[in-house]
Amino acid sequence: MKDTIALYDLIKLVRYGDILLVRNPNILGTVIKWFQELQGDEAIYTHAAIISDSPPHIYEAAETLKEETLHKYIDYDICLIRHNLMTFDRYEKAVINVIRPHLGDIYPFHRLILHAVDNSVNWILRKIGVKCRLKTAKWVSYNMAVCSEWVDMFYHDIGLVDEWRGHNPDDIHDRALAHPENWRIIYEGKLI
Ligand SMILES: [Ca+2]
Ligand SMILES: [Ca+2]
Repeated sequence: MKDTIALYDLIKLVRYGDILLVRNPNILGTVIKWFQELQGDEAIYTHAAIISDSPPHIYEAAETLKEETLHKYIDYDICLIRHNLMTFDRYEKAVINVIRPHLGDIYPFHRLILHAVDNSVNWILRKIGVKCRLKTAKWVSYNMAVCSEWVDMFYHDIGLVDEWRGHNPDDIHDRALAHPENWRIIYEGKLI
């Protein structure tokens, strides 16, 4: 049976700077999941956010980059990921450099299309045995980012992630699984 956690308990568990991944079952989430899975592995999560230093608040890029609360994700499948080297100083620096100047920025929906084109073309390239990959989402950024790119821009600013462009929510999940020396999965299951 799937693990569940009450909001009250999750609030006690989270820490500033933690990454929250969310499985969004709506149409946009289903489409994002489908495109992510063209990379060849299962993609459970379709949205990403950062836990603030005053939980239940989070920072996320939805319609705009904004502050929200965890209440929004009651009844959703979530995954909470922590970097072993996150400190309050690092968290505060990234909030000042990456979050605060961009609060209210409009979500660049056109970049979702770039991600979708990349994943589709790369699926075909893989099928026909071509090794090179299209990375338009990586190089055409215009300094705008989708939800998971914001999260990795946050971590990039404090030196904990090398690159943020082109990263989708499942990349963040895959990375945590592949690098337990850096990342810890604190909780995975349903928020109730
Ligand atoms: Ca995956
Ligand atoms: Ca993947």
